[in-house]
Amino acid sequence: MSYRPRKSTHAPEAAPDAAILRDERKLIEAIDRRGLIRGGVTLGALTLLTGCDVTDQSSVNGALRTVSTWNDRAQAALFNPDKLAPVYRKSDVIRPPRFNAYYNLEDIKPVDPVAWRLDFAGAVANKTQWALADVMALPQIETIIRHVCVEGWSYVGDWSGPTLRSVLEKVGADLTKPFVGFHCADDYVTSMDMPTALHPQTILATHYDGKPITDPYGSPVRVRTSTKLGFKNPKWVTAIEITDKNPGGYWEDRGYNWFSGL
Ligand SMILES: Nc1nc2c(c(=O)[nH]1)N[C@H]1C(S)=C(S)[C@@H](COP(=O)(O)O)O[C@H]1N2
Ligand SMILES: [Mo]
Repeated sequence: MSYRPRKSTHAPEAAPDAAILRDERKLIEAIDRRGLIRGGVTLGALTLLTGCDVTDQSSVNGALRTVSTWNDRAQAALFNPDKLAPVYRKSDVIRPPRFNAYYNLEDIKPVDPVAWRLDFAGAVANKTQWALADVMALPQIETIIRHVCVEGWSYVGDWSGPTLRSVLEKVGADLTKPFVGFHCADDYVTSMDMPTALHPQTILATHYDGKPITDPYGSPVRVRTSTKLGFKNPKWVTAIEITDKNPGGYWEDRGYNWFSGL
């Protein structure tokens, strides 16, 4: 069984197949309790999470076990009582990073760093567009952290850029709002809670291993959080929105746990 989510046409909230799911009550309750799948466990949601077609009893049982095991491991790896993610050594850093997106490598759409602009939307006092020079004008921090993808792989990367907090403060964002949404040049969207956006290890990364980020890793600007799973780290960011309403996201709307982190 592969962990790779497929570009599935299944509706994430497809009606549960009661007959198949009935015998798996224990596993389903364990997954449900931890809120892994929004809106309940369905065959469609399981197919998306596991990358397997779940149509019969044994494939359903296998898929549920995969999800449950991943959830336990991910939570153990991410759990940290003081809410600072572990940092790593330079010698742990891989070059280049490991690519992932909701499409294949040959379909990436590069963004021209000179023409790149960042828009601000929602509860923000100054909505003037930013260019790359505005991002570079802020104090830069470096963070060597582990990227954990929901597919079951991880790597240590060395990212630098201004903290997202410093960006939000600069534009006069209302930091009492609950949600921060991100829009990307490839139409990917994701969002996070305000405490994560203001976390000292959440940055608007412009550099990897001391050099400007290259493609396909989100040139020129991508978000790096250290306390969230990989899919909460948008690449090629083109707009940041401060809002009262949870903006959801590409994977979030397809059944992944919205919080997915600390
Ligand atoms: N714009 C955009 N950002 C994205 C994605 C994407 O498809 N498009 N995929 C996410 C997922 S699932 C992962 S694991 C990471 C991969 O980042 P990397 O290629 O730098 O390792 O990017 C995240 N951010
Ligand atoms: Mo991912």
